[in-house]
Amino acid sequence: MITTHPLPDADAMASAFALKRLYPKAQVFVPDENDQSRKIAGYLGEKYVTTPDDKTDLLIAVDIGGPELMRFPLERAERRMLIDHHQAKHAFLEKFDGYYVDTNVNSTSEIAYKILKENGVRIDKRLATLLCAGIYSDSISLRIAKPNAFRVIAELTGEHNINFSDVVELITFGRDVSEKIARFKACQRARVERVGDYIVATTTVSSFTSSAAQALRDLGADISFAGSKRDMDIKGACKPWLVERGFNLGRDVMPLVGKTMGGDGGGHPGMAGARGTDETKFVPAMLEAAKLAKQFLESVKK
Ligand SMILES: [Mn+2]
Repeated sequence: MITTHPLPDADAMASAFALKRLYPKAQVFVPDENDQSRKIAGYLGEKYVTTPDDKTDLLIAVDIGGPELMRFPLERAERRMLIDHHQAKHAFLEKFDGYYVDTNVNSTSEIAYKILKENGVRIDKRLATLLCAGIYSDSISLRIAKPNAFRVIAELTGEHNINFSDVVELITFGRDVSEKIARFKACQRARVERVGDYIVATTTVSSFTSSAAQALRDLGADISFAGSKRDMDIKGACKPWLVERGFNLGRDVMPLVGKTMGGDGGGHPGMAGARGTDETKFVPAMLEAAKLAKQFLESVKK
């Protein structure tokens, strides 16, 4: 049995199905399936299971990272292997009979590719495309790609005559029409404020607050907020340069915004949210968000 982590990404799926070529009788176990896992299995014409077997003679865990993402009960496996590119703690590694962990590569797909190649396993065009997608996804669209990632992609795309757009397509998910309309409405209703050369944009939508905040940011706002009064939900997004300068939406902004509307907030530095219950405080909470954003931009403006 080969297991991925829950809600697998392209790298987990690519390395799992690549290793299945080495062990054709193996089953792939996906603990918590998602659109990505369904799309990839469909693309390969392969199947996976979503409940773990009662016992297996060999478990291969791929791209797991740590014990919290390990969903196959280890005691059900006679022998256990870990294949990963994440830094794992010693206590986790000790649970395995063997492991192949290389933290110098961007993806488990690169390790799986190496294993197949050294064992003389044939790689077909679809698996090759998927391995490229795994690398592309884990290297953040090649933005943090290391030389080996480029080497493997060059080999696979060259040998199999792969169109790179097919690689990108495997990890691309279209938005449904209601989300697209919410994004347009977010732009139509946006309030745009300038602080020096920087822009803060705020807007309201009835749903898709995260997507709306990202739409405003992608349109050029340095910091953006999208709120839904119906859901009493406000999301914030900002450009990466602000995070590098110490701005933290999840820590410094959204908890205060949530508190203003009688709730709470938190999240990541560059993408965070707040929820509340006091509808009369929705507008003050939106204004609070914009005020905090403008204050930070004032402090860093040239
Ligand atoms: Mn990975």
